[in-house]
Amino acid sequence: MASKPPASDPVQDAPQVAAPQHHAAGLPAVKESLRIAREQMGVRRTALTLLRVNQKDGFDCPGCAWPEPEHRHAAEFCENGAKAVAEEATLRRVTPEFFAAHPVADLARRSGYWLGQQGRLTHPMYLAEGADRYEPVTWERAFDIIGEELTALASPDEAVFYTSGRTSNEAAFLYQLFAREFGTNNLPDCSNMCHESSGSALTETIGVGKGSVLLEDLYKADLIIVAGQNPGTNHPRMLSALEKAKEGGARIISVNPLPEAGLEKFKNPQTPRGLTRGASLTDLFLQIRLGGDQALFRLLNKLILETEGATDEAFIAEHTHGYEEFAEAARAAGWDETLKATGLSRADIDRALEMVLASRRTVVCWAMGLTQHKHSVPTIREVVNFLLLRGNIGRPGAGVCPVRGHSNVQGDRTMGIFERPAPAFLDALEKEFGFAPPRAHGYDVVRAIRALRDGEAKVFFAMGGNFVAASPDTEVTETAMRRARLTVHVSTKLNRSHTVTGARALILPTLGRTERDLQGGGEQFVTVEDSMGMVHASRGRLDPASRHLLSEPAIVARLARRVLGEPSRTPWEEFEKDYATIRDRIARVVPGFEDFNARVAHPGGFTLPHAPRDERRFPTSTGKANFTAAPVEHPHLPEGRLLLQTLRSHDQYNTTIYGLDDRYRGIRNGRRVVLVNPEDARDLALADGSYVDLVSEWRDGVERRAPGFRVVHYPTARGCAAAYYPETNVLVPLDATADVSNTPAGKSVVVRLEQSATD
Ligand SMILES: Nc1nc2c(c(=O)[nH]1)N[C@H]1C(S)=C(S)[C@@H](COP(=O)(O)OP(=O)(O)OC[C@H]3O[C@@H](n4cnc5c(=O)[nH]c(N)nc54)[C@H](O)[C@@H]3O)O[C@H]1N2
Ligand SMILES: Nc1nc2c(c(=O)[nH]1)N[C@H]1C(S)=C(S)[C@@H](COP(=O)(O)OP(=O)(O)OC[C@H]3O[C@@H](n4cnc5c(=O)[nH]c(N)nc54)[C@H](O)[C@@H]3O)O[C@H]1N2
Ligand SMILES: [Mo]
Repeated sequence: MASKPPASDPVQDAPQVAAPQHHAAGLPAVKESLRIAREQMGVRRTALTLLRVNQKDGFDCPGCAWPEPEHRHAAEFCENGAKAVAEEATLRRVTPEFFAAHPVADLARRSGYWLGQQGRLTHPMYLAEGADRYEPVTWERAFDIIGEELTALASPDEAVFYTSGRTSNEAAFLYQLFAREFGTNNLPDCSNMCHESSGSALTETIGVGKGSVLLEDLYKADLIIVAGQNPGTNHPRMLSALEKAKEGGARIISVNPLPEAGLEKFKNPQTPRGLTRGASLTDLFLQIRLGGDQALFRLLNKLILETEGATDEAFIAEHTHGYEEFAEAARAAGWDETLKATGLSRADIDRALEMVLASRRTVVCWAMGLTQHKHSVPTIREVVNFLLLRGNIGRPGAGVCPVRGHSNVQGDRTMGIFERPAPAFLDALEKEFGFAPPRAHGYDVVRAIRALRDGEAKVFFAMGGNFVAASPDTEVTETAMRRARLTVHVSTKLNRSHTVTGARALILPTLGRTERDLQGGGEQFVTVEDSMGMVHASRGRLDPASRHLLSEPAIVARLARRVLGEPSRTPWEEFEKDYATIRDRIARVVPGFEDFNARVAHPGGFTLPHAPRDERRFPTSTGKANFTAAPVEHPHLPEGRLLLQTLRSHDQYNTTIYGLDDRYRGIRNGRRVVLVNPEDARDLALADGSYVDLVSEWRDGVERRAPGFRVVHYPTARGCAAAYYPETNVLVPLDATADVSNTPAGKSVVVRLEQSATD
């Protein structure tokens, strides 16, 4: 039997702190996955589900977007994947009786952890204008309400259609089609807060906004640089790949302000040795200051340029553009500024250079540590410069590897979830479906919040996710949501976004990945694309959490029929019955998906084409791979302040809190902690265990405060603090975003720490 959800809340946030660990996974990870799974699902269901994760005939893990290896273990999942599955396959239920007992004001006082622990949503629920609680509603009535509000808008651009990255290709394709037939490109998605900086930088420099390596490339690499990423927690299966790469002779450089356990040592629970000794992964740890990466790569580039015969001249001449201008800027890089920006020593950088020059095949992997800064786009461009210099793109064992977050965030973008669609994509839609898609760009996440705040958008519809908790500047975002006429969430679980609503609100409960999807045309499967451009099928096997659930494609299809009505010539009914008919359309609209239904029937799926990787062809504006020469930037830190990064604990999935145990960092039983370097703590007179308010300082002069954080002395880089997201989103100003990509700069927030009144 599964256990009951916790009754009491707010959860006592009383952090206990022990020394951080120096290795990840191993037996404790296995035990922890089984414990969590049993608690939510009971023993039998645990066995049934976990053995199906990431198998060729099973479902895609709803955790991260790391690809599956060709030879899979019987247990091809990790501790955090098991938690993601348990969270969805839980036997706990949030029923109409639950909503009757809990007015919205009550739910709004609960923690995100408590809300999530209540279980799966079972019925469509409606919060009428002026009502104090949600009531059950029929699907027909729910679609009527949305239809009423959408048709009352002065312009389709007053509606916003958000997507989180778990949505399947089929659902995403229908969703963007519906939004565009309705008349808007307002399709913000979690990518705007995530890898948008990678997409922007890569599209401009190599012509494709996706990574250029496959798993085999990692195995063949001589050197893998992991910058701004914590795979031990967020992509645990990547550790097996890194271990295998090391066995093949690769060396690893980790670039991070924190010594993350997974990167130090990995105990692979699937090998006998892994259960005891474990493999050391990192050969060189560069403990960089937050936002110092552009300076680091720029200096490395200068040093490469100054080394006789170190550049790949033939590649540069044949395949690149802008080399001279870049080389001039790189030669001007100075040691002093670089050491200041990075906090590294000369010896560190000399050692890194040695490893770079010794490597014939280099891969650079990164995630949020590189994408969520003001200067993220130039930082990632500099990584591309670094790889181009030695011809490390478009050959085996080398390339760019932005490691994606949500399990289908990359696929959603491929399917057209984008507020700035390429004209060629819209042309293809127009040709296939015979309507004129809107051409003006729509709102991204930050612009959508502004539009809602300013009354320019009035309906907010979310396909998954937890917009209110995930977005920056919580107070501003909440005010914006409350100004909406209608907010709608297609969700599996209860979350904060259901408690901060427009005048009217709907919760539409949907199937998760693990569940059987039965439609008029029989049992359906969906498809997803992983971080390396592999597309494959995902089939759920569990009985749905409730018989009132509709699948995401069904929800979009019914909504489209209700809202678009007769004039729409799109066969929405047929799409709902048989997803293969959706895939036929995708095959005709999206390049790389030709013959989709036949190819996805192949176990393991197929790889999408990638011109730079496959043929060293760079579809950029110049037709070549572009070197770029942006000025080097790094965050400015005023006296007596710290630079705060907002990051994930080991026990959460974005805004979903699994538990309060950040095991590898030694923090248990609470989340309101701020990690501070002991020397900074001494200078600022912050005793370990004392309580502080984090106050963010931004040029608009508004004081943003997150009260009551326990100070933890922790070996982070000097001047750099860390605290968990989403609690710290109150501190991230809406306007503090990355240049070009407009991604909230949640990894470099200037804060002062004030003794808490309650201390
Ligand atoms: N279990 C679990 N898995 C997940 C998620 C989850 O919440 N839980 N989230 C998913 C999603 S959507 C995403 S996007 C990914 C996120 O995966 P990550 O990017 O690994 O997530 P973060 O916790 O934000 O960690 C950022 C890492 O970058 C480092 N860092 C921060 N700033 C800098 C910097 O300026 N320079 C450098 N070099 N390093 C820096 C931090 O110390 C930390 O190690 O994970 C995905 N997988
Ligand atoms: N300060 C700060 N802010 C950040 C970040 C950070 O590092 N720091 N990271 C950013 C990043 S990288 C991301 S990706 C965003 C994440 O932003 P989101 O993707 O919006 O947030 P999640 O927490 O992943 O969404 C969880 C909710 O999704 C719903 N859900 C789960 N599975 C399904 C499903 O199969 N279908 C449907 N319809 N719903 C489902 C559940 O109701 C659950 O409550 O947050 C961003 N915000
Ligand atoms: Mo993400």
